[in-house]
Amino acid sequence: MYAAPVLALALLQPLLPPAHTVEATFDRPDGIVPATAVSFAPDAVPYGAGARIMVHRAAGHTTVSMTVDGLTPGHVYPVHAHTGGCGTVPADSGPHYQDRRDPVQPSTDPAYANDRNELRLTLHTDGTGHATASTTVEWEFRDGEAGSVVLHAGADGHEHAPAQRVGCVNVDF
Ligand SMILES: [Cu+2]
Repeated sequence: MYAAPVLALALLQPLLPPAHTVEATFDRPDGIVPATAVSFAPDAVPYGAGARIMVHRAAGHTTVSMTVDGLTPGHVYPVHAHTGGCGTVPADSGPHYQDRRDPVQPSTDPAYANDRNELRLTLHTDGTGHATASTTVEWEFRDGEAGSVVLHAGADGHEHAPAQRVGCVNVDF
């Protein structure tokens, strides 16, 4: 007699919006247990600062929202989805994830390196080090090809060049 409700639930499951949340505290990158969120520059991303990232995928588009607490007050952090997971050194997170992948990497061609083809956010922290930002792109991530969200130093936008990677959060997009 319990089969019917269970079956109904199973049928409903695929209709629920596929969303997930990562909540993590920034920690050192060389801990014995790899941290979900790491800081490479504790002056910009203090150990113990918090990040919450919500990923919501819907038919043909993806919304990513990010909230941080405990970062440097009054600071700007360009943020991107990168291909790799966070590692012990900043370069481990690899290049930017691109919907249409630039055959020339590192990608500097504005036809590929732009905010429609990459997932970009800008965090502007308030006087307490809190910030929130959200963006929607008109595509869904390919499974297993994006592994992290990387926080960069400096207000100089999202260009690839040498913008220092100050923090990284593992996100299974
Ligand atoms: Cu980046």
